[in-house]
Amino acid sequence: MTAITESVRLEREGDIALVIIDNPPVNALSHHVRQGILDGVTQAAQSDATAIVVICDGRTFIAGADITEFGGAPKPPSLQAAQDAMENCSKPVVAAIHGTALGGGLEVALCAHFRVAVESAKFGLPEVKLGLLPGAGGTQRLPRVTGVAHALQMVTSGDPIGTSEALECGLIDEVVDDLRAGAVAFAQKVVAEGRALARIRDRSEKLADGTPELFADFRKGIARKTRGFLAPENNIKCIEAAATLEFDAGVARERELFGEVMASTQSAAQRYYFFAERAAAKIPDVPSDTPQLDIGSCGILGAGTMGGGIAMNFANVGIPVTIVERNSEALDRGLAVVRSNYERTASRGGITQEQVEERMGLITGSTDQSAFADVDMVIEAIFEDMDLKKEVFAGLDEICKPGALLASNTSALDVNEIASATSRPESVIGMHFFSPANVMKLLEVVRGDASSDTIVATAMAMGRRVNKIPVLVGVCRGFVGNRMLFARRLEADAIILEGATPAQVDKVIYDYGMPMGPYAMSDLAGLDIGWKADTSTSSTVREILCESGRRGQKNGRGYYTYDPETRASTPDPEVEQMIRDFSVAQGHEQRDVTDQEVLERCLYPMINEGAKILEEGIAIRGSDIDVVWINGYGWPVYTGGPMFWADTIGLPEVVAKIEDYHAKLGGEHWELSPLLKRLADEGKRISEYSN
Ligand code: 3H9
Repeated sequence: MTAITESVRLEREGDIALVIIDNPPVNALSHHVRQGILDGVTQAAQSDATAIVVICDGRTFIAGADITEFGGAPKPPSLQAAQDAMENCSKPVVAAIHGTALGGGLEVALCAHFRVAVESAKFGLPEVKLGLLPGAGGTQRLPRVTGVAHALQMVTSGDPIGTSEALECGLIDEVVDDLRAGAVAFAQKVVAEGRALARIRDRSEKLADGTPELFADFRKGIARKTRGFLAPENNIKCIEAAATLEFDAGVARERELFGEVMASTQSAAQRYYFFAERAAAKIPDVPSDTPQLDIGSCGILGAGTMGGGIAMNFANVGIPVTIVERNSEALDRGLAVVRSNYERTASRGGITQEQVEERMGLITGSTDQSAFADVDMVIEAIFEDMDLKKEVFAGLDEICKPGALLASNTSALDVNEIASATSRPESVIGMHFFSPANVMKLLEVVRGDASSDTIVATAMAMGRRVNKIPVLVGVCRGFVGNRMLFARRLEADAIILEGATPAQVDKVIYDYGMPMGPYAMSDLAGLDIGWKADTSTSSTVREILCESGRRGQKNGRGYYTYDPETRASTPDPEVEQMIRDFSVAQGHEQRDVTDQEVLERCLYPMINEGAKILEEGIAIRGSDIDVVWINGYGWPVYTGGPMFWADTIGLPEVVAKIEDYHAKLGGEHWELSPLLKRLADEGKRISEYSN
């Protein structure tokens, strides 16, 4: 064994040399890894070894460039120097892959003459998710192996493929059982057979499908999903270069397009988000080795839209679920919706018909809460009524076994008060899923004053197990997400009384990058949620609309009118007139409100509220707030979320605007957060703030 650098060593197995990378946690391509590959391969080539295997210790093959090195001055050697050493080596070089060969990792593997992998390995170019593109020749080599259509799919989705697909498209040469022994045996076979050392860069036979029509169709196909993002288009341009230029010219074009995205605010935001999501999993006072409950079953109270969606998350990962409803009609209705959701996924090829049956088989319905007697956790998903929730939790306290986790899916209510209805507040916690619960990634885990560390750790772990992104928050009205949403709504409702229309507000928010604006969202949710005809007093625009029979999308009339066939929305002049009449009667002067003002007045109160949330310790970190908004409400990840966006604008400017609006408009939501002011004065960033 010879140490080459701190993370790379050289070993021998008979006449095969092994260049072994050991750079935990994910063998990222730090400068000493690049140096190690360069020197290791060079030394092995000069030795009497007949072939070279590049292989990794630990849990994975190289998972990409070291993202923490981005943004600083580049450290030598370049990745290309290490890749050239492999690709131009006169002896066969075999990449031995386990875990995830991602980004720069796969780009290194593509410079080997051969690739073998264990069955469980995955291969991908996820750079687009960091607002980047594979900048080490990956966009030029991948289509030469997989064909253009396949490569386009991989670089624009960023999603990895498994071994069977990789074998089929030629990305790997062989699947081996034991990585090291299998790779060595493969290398010996290559030597014995005297196989030619094929360099991917010299191949072009797979590029033939790269026609202009293919690119045009592909762009059209992903346009909706990639709206607002810069990186997907640059990735496509790179693959176009591969299909139309010589290899070296293609690499030069790739470098140019990589430079563009690397310098963009979008990529800085997306790289920030990568670490923000991982930071959210860490709770400073609940260490990762905190004992957790062993959860083997889950009860859900309520088979409505939320309850059914939550149940699907558990069934999807093989956890048996018991759903309880008041009566069998409501239960049957809820279960039928779950089934039809699964059937729809199956009809689109997302899961097989057997999986539909398997998952439905894990869901048991009952109208008797005593069915919860043996479950390890229960999630209450009934409507938002404190008295009812307290009654329910008192009942669960009687029925559930000692130690069971008792969660409420409340979206705004006081978890401490709910917990007080039980004799075991330490077992009670909020688990706030976002609608549709089977789709949205966010889970707000709401820690009550008494929630035990075990319950907190278990709720966070369960969130991850059901494929959500859990964020720990504290108790306040609306927690992090909805509390900030309320602030936006207050101001949006004020602007439409001054002359902006709901359609203008929605368009500004949509153009900023959110999936929809506040009024389209209201129409979708239903205008009459929480509205009662007998207590309605025509005192808000929403009340007036509800009183005139407008219920939102469900009856085709809300802030917009909806085409009964296509569900397409059109701004409604009648609604605009109703709003004008109402605001004139209230004494509001009408004026043209600019789009910039709409944007600032909708989003700056959210930043201010976010800062207050941090000040009160409701969120642990500024970045946690961004994780909430990106995953719960579709805030565009390419701006980094509300806190990172505020830093991008510059906190002093944001503070000045908030003070300005407060002076003009008044209102508690415009009262400047002292924390925001302090950070602005000290030149600090709110996205980096941590309690
Ligand atoms: C690239 O390659 C550009 C190229 O084209 C070259 C151009 C010239 N760097 O996710 P986990 C840390 S761009 C630095 O919890 P898992 C991570 O922060 C890169 N650090 O584990 C965490 O740290 P901590 C393309 C990294 O098992 C720890 O490792 N590659 C990197 O759930 C464990 O991570 C990617 O985008 C990195 N590249 O998942 C792959 N990756 O423990 C990004 C991870 O302190 N990585 N860390 O919180 C992943 O997708 C997942 O980490 C992976 C493992 C699937 C590998």
